[in-house]
Amino acid sequence: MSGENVLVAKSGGVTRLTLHRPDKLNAFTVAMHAELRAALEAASSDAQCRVVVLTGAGRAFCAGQDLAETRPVGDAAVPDSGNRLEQWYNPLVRRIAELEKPVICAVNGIAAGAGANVALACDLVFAARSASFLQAFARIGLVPDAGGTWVLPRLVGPARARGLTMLAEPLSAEKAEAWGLIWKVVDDDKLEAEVSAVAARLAAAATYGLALTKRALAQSATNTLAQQLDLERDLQGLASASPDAAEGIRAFLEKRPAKFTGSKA
Ligand code: LHQ
Repeated sequence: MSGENVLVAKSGGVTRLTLHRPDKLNAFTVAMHAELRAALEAASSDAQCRVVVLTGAGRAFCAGQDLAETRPVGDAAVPDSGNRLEQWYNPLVRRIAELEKPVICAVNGIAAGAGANVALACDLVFAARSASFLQAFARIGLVPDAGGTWVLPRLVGPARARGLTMLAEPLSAEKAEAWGLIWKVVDDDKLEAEVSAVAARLAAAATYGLALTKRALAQSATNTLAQQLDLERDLQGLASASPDAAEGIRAFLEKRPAKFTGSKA
């Protein structure tokens, strides 16, 4: 169900979540976090939902934490941000990473601070050509969060991760694609159609196999090759026991398109 801060639209196996505080560039408040959490939980348990699309309303994707909500009072320090991460951002990033369905991010405009890193937590990131990514934290004396210090060196390497976080300059969508930070840059007026087409394709895919693929890639970050080979053995055992794997192989041999249900068993 749509809320004031997160719009939810379900169609053809795709759940589209739109961050909706356009006047404040969709900056995160506790209320927006709560709605997004509920929407992701609902998408997770909805068997009809086979792919999630996350995007923003208006000219931005998301400007990160709403700084009016963390305003220091008088001469006091900033209210404890660690708690906010513990309660809201960290569970959000884990939820996206652990969701057993693909999550596409359609970065329709600037993605700044935690907004950039929530986008990068998604499985496939598409960005409008006019969009940009800004690790804004250094501008306000904070540390990159929402998984930024984990994902950036892995995606673009340590030298670029240091430049992005310490200089806090916007990175264009085109450079983000060239650097391997995101999957694809798309002309602004084509973003919605392209993301919808990819989402429709994934909504008809073997969802369980994709969930296991997501798990294998995530675990590769800390596994040795030997551990990863063992994991692939185990996950392939699970995938091949699913009806979709049987259908995929049957369809290939019968020279027809596969009809996947997305189910585990
Ligand atoms: C905003 C914001 C915003 C409130 C635009 N807050 N209003 C986690 C845990 C706990 C504590 C702290 O942080 C975190 C994680 C983080 O995300 S920290 C990083 C927070 N984000 C930023 O530092 C980015 C702040 N925003 C900007 O630098 C600019 O707005 C960017 C570069 C994103 C866009 O610039 P412009 O296109 O020039 O837009 P604008 O600045 O004019 O913004 C439009 C409106 O949105 C404006 O409101 P107003 O009422 O004056 O029209 C801004 O105040 C508001 N807004 N970001 N994060």
